[in-house]
Amino acid sequence: MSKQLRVGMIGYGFMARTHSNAHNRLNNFFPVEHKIVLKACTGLEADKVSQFAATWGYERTEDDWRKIVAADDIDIIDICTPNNTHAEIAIAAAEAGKMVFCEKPLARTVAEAQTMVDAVEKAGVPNMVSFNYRRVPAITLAKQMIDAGRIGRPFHFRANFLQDWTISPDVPQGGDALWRLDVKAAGSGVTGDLLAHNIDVAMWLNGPITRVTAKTETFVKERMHNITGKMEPVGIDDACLFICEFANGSLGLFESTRYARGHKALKTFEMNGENGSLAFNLEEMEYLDFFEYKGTEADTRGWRRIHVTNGEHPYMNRYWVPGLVIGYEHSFLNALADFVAGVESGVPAEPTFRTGLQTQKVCEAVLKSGRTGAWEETGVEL
Ligand code: SOE
Repeated sequence: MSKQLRVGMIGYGFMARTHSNAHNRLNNFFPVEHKIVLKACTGLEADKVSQFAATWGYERTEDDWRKIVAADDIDIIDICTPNNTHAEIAIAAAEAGKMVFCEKPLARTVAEAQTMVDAVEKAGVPNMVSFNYRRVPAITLAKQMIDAGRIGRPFHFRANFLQDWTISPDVPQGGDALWRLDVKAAGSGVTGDLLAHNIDVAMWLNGPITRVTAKTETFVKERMHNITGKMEPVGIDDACLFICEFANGSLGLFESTRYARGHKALKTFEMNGENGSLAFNLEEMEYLDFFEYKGTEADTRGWRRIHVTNGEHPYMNRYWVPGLVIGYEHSFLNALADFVAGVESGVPAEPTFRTGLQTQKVCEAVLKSGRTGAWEETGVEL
């Protein structure tokens, strides 16, 4: 394998770990033409960068992301930094002719996301937003079943993403991981961090969301800021509920919060159509539940669980043998495999930055509706 794709990693947090794991394992599991090489990494604190490089096998460290973007021996810039840095790094990477892989949400705002789309499209460089849940085999199977007409005309799409890790008012905002609570770094709270995942999957499975109306809430109004050392107002949404209309005439219902005591990452969706329904729960991610109405006899009709581990299921022929499961980390591996396959075939893998921009538009309309209380148009491309 003589061809290489050399990765420059920006960041060393949780997401940088999930991506680095995928980079390391891609060539073990997927027959792509390129060998992934972990060339360089960088981040804010030198000792953490060195530790990260040693743990994951990066060849060298740099003290500034600009050096990685400018380096001749790097092909892909992988952005795993807080949301407020995505645009600057992605635009610089595109201008330097690099491929860009970016953590979600694409940006803090639609305006920022648009500048990123403009930059990668002008440069003509491969780009992808890391909405990893699309690549959970059960969710990819749901997409295949919906496209094959197995549930027929859709009526409802409902989804949750529930966590409970910020209930204590003693949890500070700002800095490592906790930048998610700092509106200047994150742009929003659960809307950008959690609902964006559900919106991406919803629009992939059920088409564009056209209008939304939302209720957002910030339960803890002030938190100590790790960087300033002062109590500061909390500017993010702690919880967000919204209903919406899809372009195909179906209705959506979404809930996300970090205040659902007992739930660490309860991420579910259900879709109901004329001929059947599909349901998914991340806590049992190897299953897809299917209620088939059309073509089944009334006396034996019922929900069935599909154990999505067979060779004919999406991605599963790359792993073990039927019945044996894969996990959360493989969704990143599957996404990277699709990205590299897209680079090799010239057919870009989804979700591109342009697709990520559509999710950003829904998030922004949701946040706006949370403030105005009105129905808001999303402006998503139809
Ligand atoms: C937040 O807790 C978080 O880690 C998100 O940032 C991820 O995108 C989500 O997949 C899991 O939860």
